[in-house]
Amino acid sequence: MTKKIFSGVQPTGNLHLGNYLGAIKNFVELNNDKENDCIFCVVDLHAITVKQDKYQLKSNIRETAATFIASGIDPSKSIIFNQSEVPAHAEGSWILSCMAPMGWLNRMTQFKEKAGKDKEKASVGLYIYPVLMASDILLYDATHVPVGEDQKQHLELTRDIAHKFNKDFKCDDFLKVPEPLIKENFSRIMSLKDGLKKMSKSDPSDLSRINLTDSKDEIVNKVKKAKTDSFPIPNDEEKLKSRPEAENLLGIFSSISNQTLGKTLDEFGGKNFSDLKVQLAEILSSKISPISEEIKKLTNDQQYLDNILLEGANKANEIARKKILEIKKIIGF
Ligand code: AQP
Repeated sequence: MTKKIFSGVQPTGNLHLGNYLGAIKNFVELNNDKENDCIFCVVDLHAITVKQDKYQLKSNIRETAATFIASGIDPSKSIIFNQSEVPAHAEGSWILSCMAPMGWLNRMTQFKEKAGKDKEKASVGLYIYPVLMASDILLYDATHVPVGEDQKQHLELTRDIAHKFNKDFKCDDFLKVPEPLIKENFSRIMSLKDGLKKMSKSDPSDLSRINLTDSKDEIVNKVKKAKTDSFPIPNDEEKLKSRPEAENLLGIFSSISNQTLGKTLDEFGGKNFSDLKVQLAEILSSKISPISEEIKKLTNDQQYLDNILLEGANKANEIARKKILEIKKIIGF
């Protein structure tokens, strides 16, 4: 069966190893499977739920598209576009926000984390962010959505909204209920400075993350400075449970090497972190540096990137416009 894949990444700068291992690496594998129809979106409407610099935003949009391509997504096979070029996303978001109860949105932990203590000052857009995400996915009848573990709750909301729409309008199976594609292991990469915090674009410390644009020297330096504890590396997974930094570094090594945590522990159990760090820096540099070089090359060719995004937007518009017209008909417009 052909899988219809949809996923997005926000053009908010500093795309990092967490984005790569949690999401983009999966995008590439899905793109490479001939059976799949893939759509990868630069979700710029999501980005403006928090304040963005208008000039930086434009360059971040291009850099995100460049990162997709540099990581291995083939624009002649998969659709790559930016969300604001397809009006149906915002239109669908409004319609679905009229179906989604506030009680459902009140449970979203990402809003609570991002709004922080000062909820009154958070934008309404940040609050209904997951409804826009539902619109993105449902407009394309996506069957599978590859995301990192932090997006699981939003995806469950998308499924609930689809079920409710189909039930309210008695149109069984009209909105396709998508399946999440979340890696069982290593689906949440943590900060290099705090194993309890997600690796994130907005962390003020650049040492907390490996950026996909980092040079080899920067990668080596960041791995060297990554937080560890003072015990040797254990031999079995159980003993990692209360050692978040150790678990994170070993998880990153396993994920980037495409091997199980068990195998990594077989290699490093009983050794010191300095041994792990040397090899981790080496493998990260060998996998990330070519991507970083390709991103630089591609971002120097703005015309090429703009053409890819325009072509992608034309294809996406064709699909999304049809679906939104059907939605409008169903609700009685
Ligand atoms: N640390 C992570 N580990 C695994 N997967 C991750 N993802 C993000 N961080 C990790 C996955 O990457 C995809 C795109 O994420 P996004 O564009 O929604 O952004 P983000 O990195 O979460 O960044 P924000 O919200 O702009 O910044 P922060 O976190 O700094 O506030 C998603 O599939 C996500 O799961």
